[in-house]
Amino acid sequence: MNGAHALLHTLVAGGVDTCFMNPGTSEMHFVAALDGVPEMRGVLTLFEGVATGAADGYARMAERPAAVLLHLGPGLGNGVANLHNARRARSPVVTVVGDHATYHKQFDAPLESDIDALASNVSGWVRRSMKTEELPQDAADAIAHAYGPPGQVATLILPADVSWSDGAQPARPARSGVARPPDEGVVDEVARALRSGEPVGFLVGGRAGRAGVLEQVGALAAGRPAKVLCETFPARLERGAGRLDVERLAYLGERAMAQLEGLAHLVVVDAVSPVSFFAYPGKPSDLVPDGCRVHRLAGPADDVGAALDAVASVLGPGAVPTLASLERPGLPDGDDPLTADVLARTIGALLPEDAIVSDEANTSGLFIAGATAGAPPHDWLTLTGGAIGMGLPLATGAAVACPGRRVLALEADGSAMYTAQALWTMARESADVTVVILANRSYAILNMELRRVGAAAGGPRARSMLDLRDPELDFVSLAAGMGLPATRARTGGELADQLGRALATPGPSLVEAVISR
Ligand SMILES: Cc1ncc(C[n+]2csc(CCOP(=O)(O)OP(=O)(O)O)c2C)c(N)n1
Repeated sequence: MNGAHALLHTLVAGGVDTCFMNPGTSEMHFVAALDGVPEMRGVLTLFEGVATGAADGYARMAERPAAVLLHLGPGLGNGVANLHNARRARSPVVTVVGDHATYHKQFDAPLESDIDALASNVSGWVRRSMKTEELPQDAADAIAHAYGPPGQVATLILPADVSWSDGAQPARPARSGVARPPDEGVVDEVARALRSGEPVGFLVGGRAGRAGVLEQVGALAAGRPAKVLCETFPARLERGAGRLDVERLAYLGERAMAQLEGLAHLVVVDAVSPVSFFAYPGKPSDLVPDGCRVHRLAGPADDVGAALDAVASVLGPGAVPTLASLERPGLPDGDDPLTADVLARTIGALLPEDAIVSDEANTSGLFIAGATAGAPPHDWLTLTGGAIGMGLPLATGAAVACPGRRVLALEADGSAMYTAQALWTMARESADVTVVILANRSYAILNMELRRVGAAAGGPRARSMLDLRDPELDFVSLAAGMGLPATRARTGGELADQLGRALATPGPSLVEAVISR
């Protein structure tokens, strides 16, 4: 069989049976092979950033990689921002980038560029497949490396002639790595810190944001002068009633420092020691309080559950952690203007059980986490790498990974416009995604950052670069143009009605929530 067929068979055998794609001429044999390998689901996206973000959302929820098919350097380049977010989420992704045929590269045809350089920026593993017979093994290796641990983006560069030539046989899945066992020295250090009676903070991230593991951390903290914090932008946090309610470390350095103040020990569990998102004149980059000792209990390649178990067994039986109880806010009054607070309470009142929230709500979403802490159990996915334009693709991929679960995409208007094409893929795939656009008509956070970096007050020319009012974006029309039913809400009552209906209707729909400022 030809390389492309063997590649698809190998991917499917390795558990990679979904491919988000935006192909071109050099990938036509991969596309043609879809008919011969019906186990592979091809999902068309109209921009590469949608394909890469969807693969990230898929991986965070399915806990296995999807493939992404991209067209040479420019296609990969368009997908890089969301591969960056995927890398930060430690999501396993198998990226296949088509390239010119091996003998064609010397001619410097228009689409020729340095794909390897681009790929290395966001991938933990990159290989250029040079022979059709070796392509299936290269693909099996890509899958194994994507799984890690840690999960990572593995990129296979695929010349067109390697894909179209005959002589390949599917390869068997390669073995992925094994998580590292706990470091006994650090385990003892952490146990000593917890016994000392000094204030201890746990900072959890990565796999420690998952139900079960979080409660293990909660059990270590319970009954002691210890608190549990979560990294600012977790890849996947399982939260809501019956789970440990963890405070997320604030985005603003000053607030994060207040959360960490007074700690004698900070135990990081699959997270990095806290640093400020950006540098600000006169403010610290490292947010760890003076004199606080940082203990790295488990990193991304480590067995997080085993590390926590090891501390628990040194300490012996402890207290039972308090879990969040089911407690929702009431719906706001119907005539209330649609402020960020009214929006948060409405979402808190209506969030369905087992929902998956893709959170790119940004400033208008400030109160939503608080308003949903006691909602029925749900998953929360966030902007891990700070590259906006992730939320709608992420929601698409999560919905493809989890049929039967409702996805709620909380999406700020500015960020929505980076990858709005995701709406079309949602419609085409009948994905159960409810999109709420938080239309504050502004790059609001940058208005705040303008002041925080100490730039001049910001005259009308500067402020106009952060203003989205002229012309006003019409998300109802944009959504309709891509096949989604859509409505606009201007009051709390309108939002409650429209969101309630959208959440109860199969398939995707959009509500544009016009935020009162
Ligand atoms: C890929 C990328 N480009 C640019 C930025 C810089 N940036 C950060 S926030 C922001 C505007 C966000 O506006 P919006 O999504 O509407 O949220 P709001 O601040 O209004 O809450 C921009 C452009 C970024 N983070 N990532």
